[in-house]
Amino acid sequence: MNTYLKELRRQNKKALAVLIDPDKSGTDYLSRIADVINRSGIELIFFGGSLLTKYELDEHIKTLKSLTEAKIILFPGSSLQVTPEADALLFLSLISGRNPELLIGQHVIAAPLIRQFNLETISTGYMLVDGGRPTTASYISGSLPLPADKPDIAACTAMAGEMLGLNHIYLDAGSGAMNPVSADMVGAVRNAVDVPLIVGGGIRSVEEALRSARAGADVVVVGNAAEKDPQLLEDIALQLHALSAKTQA
Ligand code: 1GP
Repeated sequence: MNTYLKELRRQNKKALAVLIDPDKSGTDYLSRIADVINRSGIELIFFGGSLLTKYELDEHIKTLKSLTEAKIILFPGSSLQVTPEADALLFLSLISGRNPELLIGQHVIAAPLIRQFNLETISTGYMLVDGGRPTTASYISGSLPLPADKPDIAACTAMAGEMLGLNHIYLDAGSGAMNPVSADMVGAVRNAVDVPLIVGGGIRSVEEALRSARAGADVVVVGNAAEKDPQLLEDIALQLHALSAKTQA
């Protein structure tokens, strides 16, 4: 997956990742969403969430794998969400926060298991951005999100992450955010680093997805809005593919 994301960036292509929260998704939802994913040529599924109230990760991933060929990348809220069933794992260090547990602590706990599972890690500087209201991610992480109107702080944070060797940046307003990360902030981070840039949180329309992609996101993540309206994914995927074709022409 590291190679896939690097190539995406190199070729200036845009991808849509569907976020599936294992806590909210029953078998019905998985088959409905897999249909849309297959129809739209979506290649990435992010799988995970801040809370896990029942452990069904393995079953859900096996079900998804039987329904689609999209790659399943774990997006773990904690070291409890590691499973060998996935294709890769976003190994997230929460560099916008100052909570040592999420900068390195949970990673130490998870590292031997990840090694044992032979799971590919995608090293990622994870940055929570204020999305207009407290989200589960900002509450559970016990960290202050980056102020939404400070693109310069975001740029310097991403730069430091890249210098530390993190080879992806994820700008996230948090699931269900009122406001997505602004184009100004996405653009500032894009200009500050070379690594693939993932942007998500509160994206509810084709326009918002395109705004992020045009500002420099290589991967746009949509979760909540897809749960409400799976058709939206197809529309966003279509437009992102069109944008990729245009930027390559
Ligand atoms: C959250 O970026 C993801 O971590 C997706 O957010 O559920 O608001 O689309 P939404």
